[in-house]
Amino acid sequence: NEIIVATNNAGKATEYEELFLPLKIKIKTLKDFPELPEIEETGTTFEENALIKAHTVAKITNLPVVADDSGLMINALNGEPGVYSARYAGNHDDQANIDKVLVNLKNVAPVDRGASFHTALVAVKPNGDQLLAHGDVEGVILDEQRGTNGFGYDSIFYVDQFNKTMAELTAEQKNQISHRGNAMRNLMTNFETWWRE
Ligand code: ITT
Repeated sequence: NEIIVATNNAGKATEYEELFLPLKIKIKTLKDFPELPEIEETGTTFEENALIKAHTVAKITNLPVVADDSGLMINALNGEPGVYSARYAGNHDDQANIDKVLVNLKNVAPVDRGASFHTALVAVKPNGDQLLAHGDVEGVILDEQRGTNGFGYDSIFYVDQFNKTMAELTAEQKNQISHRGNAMRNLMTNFETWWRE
């Protein structure tokens, strides 16, 4: 009763630890498999990238795997940074990515700063059987950072449900409303049967 969460992102790993608790399935992450090669995310959609990560790791480890590919879509920027959320400012540098968003939205009024996060979530068994789910959350991009929890763009993503940014939420609160939490809940409608068969 063990599953690999195919991520190098410590923030994601923390959220999955919480999300898998009720299922009584232990999770490992890519940190536990230092011998695995780096996986190139060559897809053009969240779903394609999640499938690449999950199938690659399942094939090599011969263990069940879940992987997600996620990103931020900002309405005023025509959906940017989208699939390129991790590397919006060049390298995978959360602070540089946030700075770039804030500069690009400098003259955009609060009412026009709507955005959403999306997650494509894939579970794969060693035999290649897969289960797919998606999740979203709507929010507003602030003009300054607030909070230190979470990761990525959380400190500029304000959610009405809590009147806070996602970086001001605990991992448990964020999971209640987040794109990743919603994708997980969507996956769970079929997961238990799929997992047992
Ligand atoms: P893995 O591929 O190893 O899981 P990653 O960080 O590269 O880790 P993605 O390819 O899914 O993950 O890139 C998603 C980027 O989008 C991530 O680096 C963040 O900048 C942002 N992002 C995704 N989910 C987020 C969340 O819940 N809160 C804030 N930012 C998020």
